Amino acid sequence: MTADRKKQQAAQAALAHVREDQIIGIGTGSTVNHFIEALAAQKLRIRGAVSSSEATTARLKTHGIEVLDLNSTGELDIYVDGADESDRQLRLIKGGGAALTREKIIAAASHRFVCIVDDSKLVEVLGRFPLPVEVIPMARAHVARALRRLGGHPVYRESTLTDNGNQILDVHGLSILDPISLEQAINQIVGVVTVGLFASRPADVLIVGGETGVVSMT
Ligand code: ABF
Repeated sequence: MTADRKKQQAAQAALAHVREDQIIGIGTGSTVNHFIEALAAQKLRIRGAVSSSEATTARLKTHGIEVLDLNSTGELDIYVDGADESDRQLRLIKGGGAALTREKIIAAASHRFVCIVDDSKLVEVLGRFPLPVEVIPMARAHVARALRRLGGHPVYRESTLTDNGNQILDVHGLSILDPISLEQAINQIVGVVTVGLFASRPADVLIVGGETGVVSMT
């Protein structure tokens, strides 16, 4: 079974967590795109969505799903998003799609974070996927030096600006045995906007599409 089919199965399974008339947070990436298509196909009449990127906003609008401002919705019942890696405690690496800041904001404002992935994303220890860090452009070199002192090898993601006008460093060579401590340490570096470690606030449910179907982990 292809990775894309596994993503589609995980996305379809996430619909079970969504109720009509809810306002739902929606992430970014190809797995989330399958979720949006499934949501539209099922004609589930949700009240609206809070979007984590311009790309997701555009896709939602093509299906006539109202995009709402988090400042006017209050806390959300549910947030559905993908990830680049997840360990078995549902701590995540995210940001491959450069939407990590708005994703992390919506996850923090949501009661239930349902993460949808294909089984290639499941790892024992986070860090094989280079850890994205969103930085203020003028601070990029300063943050890179601090990340090297933490044992990483930061690489500037050329020709990428986030929806917030910031740049991204992808940190290679980390074996993240204590995700919460590393998240806190990187958050302390002046110039860092967001680190793509979702460990202090992990997913609440992980839906994994695999060869034999879908598995949900909590
Ligand atoms: C998004 O989902 C990003 O944080 C992450 O990079 C992406 C995973 O991409 P895909 O679903 O295309 O594998 O939330």
